[in-house]
Amino acid sequence: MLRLLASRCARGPGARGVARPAAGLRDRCRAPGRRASDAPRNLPPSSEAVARPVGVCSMMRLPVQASPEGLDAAFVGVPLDTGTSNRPGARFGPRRIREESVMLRTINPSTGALPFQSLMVADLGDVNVNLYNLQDSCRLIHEAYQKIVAAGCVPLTLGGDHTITYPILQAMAKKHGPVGLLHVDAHTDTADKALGEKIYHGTPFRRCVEEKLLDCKRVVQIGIRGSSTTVDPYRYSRNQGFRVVLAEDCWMKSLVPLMAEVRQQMGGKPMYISFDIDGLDPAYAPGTGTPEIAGLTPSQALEIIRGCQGLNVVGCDLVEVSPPYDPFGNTALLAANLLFEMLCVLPKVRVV
Ligand SMILES: [Mn+2]
Repeated sequence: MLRLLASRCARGPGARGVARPAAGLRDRCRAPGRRASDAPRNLPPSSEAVARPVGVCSMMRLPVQASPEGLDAAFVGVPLDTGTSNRPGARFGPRRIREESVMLRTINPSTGALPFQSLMVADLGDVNVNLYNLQDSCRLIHEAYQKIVAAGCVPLTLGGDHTITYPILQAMAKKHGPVGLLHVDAHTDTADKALGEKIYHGTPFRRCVEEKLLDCKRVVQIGIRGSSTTVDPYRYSRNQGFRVVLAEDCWMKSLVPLMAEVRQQMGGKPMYISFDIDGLDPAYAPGTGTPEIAGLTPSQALEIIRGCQGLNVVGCDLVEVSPPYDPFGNTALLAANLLFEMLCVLPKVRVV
């Protein structure tokens, strides 16, 4: 049975039973650049041919492979939660997101994006983190991501708590120089330390500033809110030149105009998307480590990510999904969809 599914999930036009675009559509959807039009690409199996609960639990049931060689983009899990300050459980995020991703289909009719007709995509599995040592986990994540970006592969990360974005951005900046950052979150994650420790999920972006990994004039933080220990909790961010967009400035509004400004700010230079699921309201995303009331809506999340189409996105993450706090799986379902939307805005994705 495994072999049967493997063949149905296999890459290429010869894969029997896999719903592929009609020849005419495929011809119109040829990816630009190095790949020949008829070169085989991975394609998630359609539920018309392969029953949804069938298969190894990879992201979108894509093939799992160990090497990033030959990939344009890849889903990567980082199952770490020992940087979490409150509710634990984000170590289970990648698996739960993969599980819910069986609902995802291959085309984005809202935007016209055809990611799997444009890019070679796979699931690279998980980074083997050290649950008992955050410093060592950061080293392991940094090393893993250096290999991924060196291969020319754009990583789409399934977190994991927000600590992981620090070593990921180390790898990004090594390849691209300081990057712009679109950061959706309830919190700025720019604390200096807690309990005497400089590395946990509240500090990644201060560490990134200190190591000059960010192009601070192209950093935007959206969805920020919550009670604080000071009356001016966003001063550090603003002093670095970040644009801080509070959740209350997003309430009951379309974020399309905001994203037009963000696009101007990002320009054509490399930028990274870091999406903390707690940016959304806990009514939609209860399964997370540090929830705050009155957050963004899922449709605003779509406006934010779709607003990145055409930007030079070099990597993305979706972090802080803690499945034990959402037994129904809707937080992970939301995360899986947002990761698909991120895939759909990668630079080489054709839009029809
Ligand atoms: Mn965060």
